Amino acid sequence: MTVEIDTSRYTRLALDPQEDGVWVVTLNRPEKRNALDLATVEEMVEFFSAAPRAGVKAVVLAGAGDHFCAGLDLIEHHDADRSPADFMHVCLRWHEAFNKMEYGGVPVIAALQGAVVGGGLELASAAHVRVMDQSTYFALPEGQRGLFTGGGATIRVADLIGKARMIDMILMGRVYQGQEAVDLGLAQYMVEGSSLDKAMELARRAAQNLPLTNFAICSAISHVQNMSALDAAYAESVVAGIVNTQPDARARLAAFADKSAARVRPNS
Ligand code: 1HE
Repeated sequence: MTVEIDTSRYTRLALDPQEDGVWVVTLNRPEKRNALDLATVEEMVEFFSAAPRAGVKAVVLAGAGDHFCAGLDLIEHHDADRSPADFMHVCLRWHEAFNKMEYGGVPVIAALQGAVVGGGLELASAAHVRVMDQSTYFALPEGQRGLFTGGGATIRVADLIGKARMIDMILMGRVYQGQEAVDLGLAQYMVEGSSLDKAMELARRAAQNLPLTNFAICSAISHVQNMSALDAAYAESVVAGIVNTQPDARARLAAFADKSAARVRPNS
């Protein structure tokens, strides 16, 4: 079941596997502000389909240059002059990529700087953890461009900040940044320094968890949101049955029992 990821096949994404199983995946078209063309989306589908079976323990998703991602490649979209059916299929490829991220079971930590706008926000909102820095700002410019979201914002951005705030954001072109963005839930962390450094630290910490536990955290929680409470409780029980009896957990339970494991303490 194990698959290999051939890093040399990727041109839009720069893939940098670290020794501890953390992979840094960088959108690598800074000259286009990492706008998402079809080729980039296809590489994301390929990478995030393979990652759960390739021993990837956590992913740091970054953008090269001053901006994380400028969203849909508007020039490609303009030049292609797509039919409704064509663009529907484009959007379905975006959903394929972002669903593989969100439901794949591998923690994805997004390191955000500069613009996180339009489809760039849709991409970031499919990550499990978002880290912003002082330069990061969030917007949905679709309203002003004569467009609409097609990469899951109506689901994930509305989930993060609520329907009313999302409608206001896209209707008015409202920009969120700084502590307000954290308070709203657009990012879970804001740093003074580099969001990449903080994302690496968080990815390394997540990678210390057992892979099956991370699989449940980064897959089951999302799936459960789509279920009725009755089915969710059932699914949670089944997942817990598998995860909480995994042989690899026994050593951690034994360490707690013999008092050698760290205790949970308040932050100092
Ligand atoms: C692009 C794109 C793009 C830049 N598609 N090429 N997204 C937006 O409406 C955001 C559009 N972009 C911007 O507002 C700005 O470019 C940024 C704030 C991100 C960066 O500003 P700046 O001053 O650093 O760069 P720039 O001079 O505007 O752009 C530099 C180059 O990147 C330039 O190309 P060049 O060949 O003329 O040098 C730009 O054309 C190119 N570039 N952004 C294509 N988005 C599934 S539906 C999703 C719907 C959406 O995502 S709509 C939101 C689209």
